[in-house]
Amino acid sequence: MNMDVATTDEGFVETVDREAEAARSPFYGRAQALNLAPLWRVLGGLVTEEPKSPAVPAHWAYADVRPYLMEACDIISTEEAERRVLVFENPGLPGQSRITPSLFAGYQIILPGEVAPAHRHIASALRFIIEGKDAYTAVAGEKTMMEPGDFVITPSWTWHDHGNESDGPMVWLDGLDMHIVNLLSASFREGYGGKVQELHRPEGAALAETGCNMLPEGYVPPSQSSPIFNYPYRRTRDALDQVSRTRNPDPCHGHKMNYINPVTGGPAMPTITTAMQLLPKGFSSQPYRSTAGTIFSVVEGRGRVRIGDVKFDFAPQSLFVVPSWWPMTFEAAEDAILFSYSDRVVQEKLDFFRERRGND
Ligand code: GTQ
Repeated sequence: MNMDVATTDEGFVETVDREAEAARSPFYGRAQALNLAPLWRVLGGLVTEEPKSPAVPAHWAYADVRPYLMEACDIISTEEAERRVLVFENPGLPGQSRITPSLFAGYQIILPGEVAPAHRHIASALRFIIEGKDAYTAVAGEKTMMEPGDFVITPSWTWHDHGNESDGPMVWLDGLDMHIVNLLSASFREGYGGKVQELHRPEGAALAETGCNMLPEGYVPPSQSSPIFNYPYRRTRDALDQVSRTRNPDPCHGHKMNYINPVTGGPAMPTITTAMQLLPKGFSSQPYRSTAGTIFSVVEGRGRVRIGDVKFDFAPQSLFVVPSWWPMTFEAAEDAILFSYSDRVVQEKLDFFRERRGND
């Protein structure tokens, strides 16, 4: 037998008997004509022993990205673009608008006076505010003003438009689940038929009704998404501060708080897990890995993240991605605050999620 180590089209290595394969080749050709293919040539790559993400660790410093956002403003209006967004493409997944196989990340920039017109789609979105103030998003008939560090949700199939009423640019991180929607061929979208949607609830209504650990008697949730659609940074920051006084930091995560839907106690979004964590100054984490590829956006503080043997120094407004099953550690040179999102909630619902603490 003439055994060889070969790399198949799918990029995995296996032992192949070249002569036997050559003899089978006419069969493969005839089968292919009928759209039939032999599983034994691809099985190892289809059902891997461990997660093998095609994504790689990557980091973007805001000072590098911001000039491109400004240049985008010179070359296209929000009106023409519909959404003026620069997409973070994972270097392992070029040209696919993916930061991980399942998730989208982009920076949206909106200038004073501009409006991003109302539309709705099955894909859910999160906004995490990076720079600017006095810009709003309107979701399902209610407007909310946004500030840096705010976490804002656009639930599936809700009308949403964005506008900037300030005198400076507004930049936020868009996180969307459209790759999950598209995997299942379940996407719909439509325009509102008018630039801005009609508002029928006063600003702050959602937070007043559902954001104080109480729910109105007879409350019926409108969807599986949290009815709180803006989690203000002020409150989140305060919660982290308080918790850092009452609990010891987790050895892997520091002080990490997950955003929850107050109606269910579960994650704030049905398809995207979101969290904010405080790494105290001098904190050095234990290694951690999970099957949920995660995107981090730094709010405050400097430090270093190590992902496998790749190291990135992070600073405020840095963005980095940790792919599935890559071990990660943090070192915080200053008190650091990190927002993050992942597909963990989807994996948990499907019994896929796995995590491992420490070095094994
Ligand atoms: O603001 O509705 O980054 O529909 C990508 C698709 C933002 C949005 C994105 C979208 C939006």
